[in-house]
Amino acid sequence: VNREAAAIAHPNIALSKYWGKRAVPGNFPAVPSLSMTLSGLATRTRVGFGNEPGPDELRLNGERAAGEPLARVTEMLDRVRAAARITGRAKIETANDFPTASGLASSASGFAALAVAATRAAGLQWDSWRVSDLARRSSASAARSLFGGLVELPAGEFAPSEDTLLAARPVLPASALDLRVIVCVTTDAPKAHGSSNAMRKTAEKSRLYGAWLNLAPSLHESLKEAALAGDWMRVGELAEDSALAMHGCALAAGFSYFRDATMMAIETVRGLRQQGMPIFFTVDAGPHVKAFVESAHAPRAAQALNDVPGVLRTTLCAPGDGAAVVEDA
Ligand code: 2P0
Repeated sequence: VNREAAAIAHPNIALSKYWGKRAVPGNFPAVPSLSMTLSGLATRTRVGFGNEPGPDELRLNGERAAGEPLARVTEMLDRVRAAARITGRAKIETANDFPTASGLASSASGFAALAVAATRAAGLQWDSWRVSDLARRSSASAARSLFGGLVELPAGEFAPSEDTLLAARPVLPASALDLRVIVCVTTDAPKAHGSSNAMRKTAEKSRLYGAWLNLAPSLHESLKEAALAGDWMRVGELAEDSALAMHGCALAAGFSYFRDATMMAIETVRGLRQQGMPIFFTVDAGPHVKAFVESAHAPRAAQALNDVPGVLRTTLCAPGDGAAVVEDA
C-alpha cells in the first residue's frame, strides 16, 4: 500500500448558496447549491500514514497546528483509517498559495485536497463521488471543489441516516465558461461568525428561515437551467437573488456579514451594469464582494472595484479544475 500522497485543490464560489443544514448528524445541506471552482488559487496537501497509533501531526502554512483545525483533520482521517483498516498516526502538511484570511473559501479547497490526498495515501480506490462525500462531511462547500467548472451539491434527503452518501456533481466544464471572478478583499481579519455556528443561529432565530428553505431549491433549479442555456444575465440575476435572500435571512437572525465596503462594492457593480457591463455580485460568509463578469470586461471591472473606498485589493480568478492527486510530489 502506498502510504503517502499529495493533492491539489482550488476554492469555489457559490452562485446559488448553501445555507442551513438538515437537523440530523452528518453535515447534510438543507438546500442545493451551485458553484464555480476557481483557478489560480490552490491548497496543496501531503498526507503520510505511519505505523504507530497516536495523535496526528498537522502543519498549516508551515506552522504546527493544534486545537480545532487539528481535530477537524483527525475527524476526516479517522473515517479514512476505518475504511482502509489502518491505525497509524498521520503527518499532514498543507499550505494555501493565497492568504488564508483573504475571504476566499480556504476550507473548501483545504478539505477537498485533504480528502484526495488521504484516500490515496491510505490505498482506497474511491471514485470522485465517494471522495466528494467524504469532503462534505467536514465542510459541505469542500464537496464541490472535487470537480472543476460549474458544480452542483444537491440538498440532503429530509432525514438521511448518517452514512447516506451525498456528493457534488459537475454541471459544466471550466472550458465552457467565459467568466472571471473579481474578489474584492475588504479586510484581512478572520470572519466574525463561523459558517456552521451562523447557520445554526439562523435556523434557530431567523423568522425568514422557512422562507429561505422554500425559495432556495427553485432559485437553484432556475439558475442551473439558465447556466446550461448559456443565459449569463439570467444566471447573474438569480445569483444576486440567492445571495441577498441568504444574507436577508441571516440579518433576520440578528447578524450580518455586510460592512460599509460590502455595500459600496455592490453599488459599484450595479453602476457598471447600468453602463451596460454584464457583471453581477455575490457575497459569502464574510464582508468581501465577489463580482462575476465576462472575461473581456474583467480588467475595467477590476479597476473600478479597486477604487472603491474600503476595498483593500482585488484578486482576479478564472474557472478552474477539480481536486487531483499530484503524482510527482
Ligand atoms: C456556499 N457558504 O454555498 C455558502 C455561502 C458560505 C456562504 O458553504 O458548516 O464552510 O463546514 O459545511 O462549507 C460555507 O460553508 O460550512 C459555505 P460547513 P462551509 O459557499
